Amino acid sequence: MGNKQTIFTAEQLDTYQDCTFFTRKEILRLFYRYRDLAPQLVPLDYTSKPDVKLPYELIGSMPELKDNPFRQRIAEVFSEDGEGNMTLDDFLDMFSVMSEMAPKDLKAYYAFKIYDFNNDNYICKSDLEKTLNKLTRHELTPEEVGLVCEKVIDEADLDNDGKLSLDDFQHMIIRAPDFLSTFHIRI
Ligand SMILES: [Ca+2]
Ligand SMILES: [Ca+2]
Repeated sequence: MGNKQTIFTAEQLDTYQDCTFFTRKEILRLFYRYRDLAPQLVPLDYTSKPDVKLPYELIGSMPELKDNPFRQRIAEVFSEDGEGNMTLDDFLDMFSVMSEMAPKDLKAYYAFKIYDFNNDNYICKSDLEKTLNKLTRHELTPEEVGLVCEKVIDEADLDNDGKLSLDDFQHMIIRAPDFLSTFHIRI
């Protein structure tokens, strides 16, 4: 009421509210963040659903992501094109899942996808090595990484197939919440 904005229709804003953990105000604030990345590309009128995508280079340079060792994977997983180039919808989804309002199991679901570097729906030893190297910012020796990987798989691999399914991973998160630590953003 009295809040005149013509960027979105009322229906669009309702949909965004339903599909994210954000209020109208937060959605609009994030829209302006998105637009500020490339004002020449992003129109101020989204009522006719413009076909706009911002390149990964712009997304990954945002202060919320630029120091995150998983920024590229995060952008890839949330982008419809799988390459990190983001529509406004992709962008809102990403911020929503990474917000403090998102439940842990939803974060765990996306963390699993992010750590599954080769997108085969399992976290195998090499996925886990990459993950640990990034989580520890390459402070562990390869031997140490190898040992931690073995231990993690040993403890979390409930069906003994040598790799972690989403199910295995969700059990692991309960005991090792550090694996979700890079998935929090304050907006
Ligand atoms: Ca994998
Ligand atoms: Ca398993």
